[in-house]
Amino acid sequence: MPATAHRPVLAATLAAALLLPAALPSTALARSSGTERTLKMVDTDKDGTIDLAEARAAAGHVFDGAETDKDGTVDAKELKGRLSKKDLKAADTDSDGTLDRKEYLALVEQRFKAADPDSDGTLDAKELKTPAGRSLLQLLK
Ligand SMILES: [Ca+2]
Ligand SMILES: [Ca+2]
Ligand SMILES: [Ca+2]
Repeated sequence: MPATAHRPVLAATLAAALLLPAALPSTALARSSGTERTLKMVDTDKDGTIDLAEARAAAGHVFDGAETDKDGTVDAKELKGRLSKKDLKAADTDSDGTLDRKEYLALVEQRFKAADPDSDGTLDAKELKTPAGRSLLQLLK
């Protein structure tokens, strides 16, 4: 029975061919490149860090892109999961249930400061990979 004898070998070879090159490097790469890709996108002066002006500019683009019904504010639906209900409520200082540009940028500034524990006014890749850094990046892409 040559056919049945070959099958497991073939399957193993195929599995190895499919899984091995993809498995380890791609997950490690995807994890770091998410942050690095956003950093590159936001870092318009290319100094390798994000300053508050760059964060605000990126957040402005996100706000405009998310604001699909053009009423000047973003609601939970337009934010597409960038903010939890609780965070939206906390950032919604006039309590109208949505965030206008000022409220959105104030939140960005607040998260920027939280992500900058050395208070040098810039966020490097290491700071962006902390939980505080990640929650800021959520608002910038
Ligand atoms: Ca920069
Ligand atoms: Ca509001
Ligand atoms: Ca810093």
